[in-house]
Amino acid sequence: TIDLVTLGEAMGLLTPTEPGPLLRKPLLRLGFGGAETNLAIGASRLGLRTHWIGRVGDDEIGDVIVRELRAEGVSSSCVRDPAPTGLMIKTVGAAGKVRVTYVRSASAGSHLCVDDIDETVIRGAKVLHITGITPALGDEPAAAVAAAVEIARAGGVIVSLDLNYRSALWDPRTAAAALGPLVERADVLFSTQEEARLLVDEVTPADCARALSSLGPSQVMVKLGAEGSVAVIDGELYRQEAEVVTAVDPVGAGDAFAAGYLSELVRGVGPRGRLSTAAKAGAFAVTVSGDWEGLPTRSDLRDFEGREDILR
Ligand code: KDG
Repeated sequence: TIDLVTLGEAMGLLTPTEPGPLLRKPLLRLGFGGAETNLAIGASRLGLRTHWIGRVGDDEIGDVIVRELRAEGVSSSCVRDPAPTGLMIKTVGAAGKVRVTYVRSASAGSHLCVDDIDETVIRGAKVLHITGITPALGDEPAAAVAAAVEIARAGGVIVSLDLNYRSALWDPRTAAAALGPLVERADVLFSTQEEARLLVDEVTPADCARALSSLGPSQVMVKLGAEGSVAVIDGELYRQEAEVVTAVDPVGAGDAFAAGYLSELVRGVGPRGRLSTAAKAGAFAVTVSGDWEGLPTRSDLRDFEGREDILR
């Protein structure tokens, strides 16, 4: 049986081996990323049985994704689509700013459709995790997400949503119209402060979390990067500090946070423990270049024990 199912697009990820623009013609390293596969890998490393539903091309980048997911213990329902696997290029510019460029229009992953949804797997899972990226990929992926959510709700499966607003894929108004109904159907919601403002008109993180919770989800996490996170869980307000680390690559931190939170939720851990593991997983993710390579295992999490004495 599966603990957590997710669906979405995974893409090849090209990263220069040295900082600077592509105009300098750096060597590129091949990896892969995608919010949902990052999450599935993170939760798998933390002990959950995870499953990913998606499409990749019938090409070598698709082979890499299929093979790596298997290596990370993530099972999948993966269709090999005639279109190519999408790509992301992640460069680091001046002041260490990370920039992501997509080569993904008409990609294999954007052909995800209702027929790809494995109803039995979702019904047998404890959590369905979706992100706001998938509905931005087109009408068919949006319909697939909606169908997955209805199956989960009908079966009493926890629905978890990460808003994951991507400005390269759609505008705020279209996103808000599509994400609103998903928020209402979610039990667990992950958002940044900026993403929260797509849907609610509040200023402080705590007010954003409360307002988002009033839309439906009983567990709302507003992530604040190095400032930690604020959560409203069953009506109670929680604050969680971030772990102090040196960040090299912030991409994937949110997926790590969600993986940490959900893995503890499935294990029956209380709100404080969930938020603490989420913060630790996020910290691990940002210290390593790559979307998911730095994600911790259970034994890695212990690296932070006793650390307060040294650093704070
Ligand atoms: O959360 C990290 C993702 O944004 C990254 O892996 C790329 O999935 C991605 C996307 O569509 O932006």
